Amino acid sequence: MELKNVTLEKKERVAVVTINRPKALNALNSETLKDLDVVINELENDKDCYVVILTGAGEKSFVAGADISEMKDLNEAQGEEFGILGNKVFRRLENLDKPVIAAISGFALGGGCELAMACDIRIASEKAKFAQPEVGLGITPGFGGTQRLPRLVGLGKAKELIYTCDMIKADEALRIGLVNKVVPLENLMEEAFAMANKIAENAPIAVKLCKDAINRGMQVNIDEAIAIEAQDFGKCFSSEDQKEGMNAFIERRAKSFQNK
Ligand code: DAK
Repeated sequence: MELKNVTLEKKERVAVVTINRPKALNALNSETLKDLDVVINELENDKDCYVVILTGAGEKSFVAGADISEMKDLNEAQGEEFGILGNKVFRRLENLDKPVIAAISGFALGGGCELAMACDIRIASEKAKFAQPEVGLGITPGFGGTQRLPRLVGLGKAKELIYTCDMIKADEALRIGLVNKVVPLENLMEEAFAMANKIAENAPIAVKLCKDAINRGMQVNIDEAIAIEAQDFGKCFSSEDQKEGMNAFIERRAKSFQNK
């Protein structure tokens, strides 16, 4: 399928997905969500890609939210359909079998902030701005904001941000734990690649299983979570990369992981 609003590039082990609708500050319309769904299919099947960077075209905006002009005339059924599509795509991204780093240049508002939160790690430029402005538009956050924001920044801060629609700058986002790192705008992609390449040096199956254990473990009690970790730990021992990593250590040589 031809992509209209999303591009996919690959640089060795790292794939870069760019939301490319700069005329609407990369707002998410259903066409863009469908493109993202297609790109996720491709990434799922790409055994040579170990890490994904998700970004927005241009310097002004990562994603300025769900597309308000498309949403404004939706009826109840269409609103539900739009929500189901968005949530499906966001969950697929969150559960993708490789880490996703959001590289956030500018606005990450509403669905844009929610998209960043569905990623594993967020790197923001000093110019980035974050908000959940939905209640000011007469709606609730619909792509997981009421659920992922409190999990990331705690209940009180999430409620404050969601009820007030306050827009916060990158330094505040870093302080409250919404982003992992803040860097100068001109270094954003370089920093994202540096982190992606560092992750890609490690055993991809082990990284994938860590993502699985963390994501699933955070949703259940500690006893179930430890059982999930034990299962994922066990799975490593059926991989060639576990043998390679440990043999390389014993033999004092460089390791060479094959994603097997
Ligand atoms: N949707 C559509 N177009 C947008 C947009 C958006 N979210 N944000 C910006 N644009 C468009 C503007 O309309 C403008 O288009 P033209 O007039 O040039 O054709 C162009 O991008 C440039 O924007 P501005 O002229 O406004 O640029 P400024 O620098 O003056 O302002 C801004 C930048 C980001 C502060 C401003 O554009 C802004 O406030 N944008 C809206 C931000 C916002 O409220 N985003 C949250 C959207 S609500 C659900 C699923 C999802 C959601 C809810 C429910 N269900 C489960 C059903 C999610 C909701 C949201 O994300």
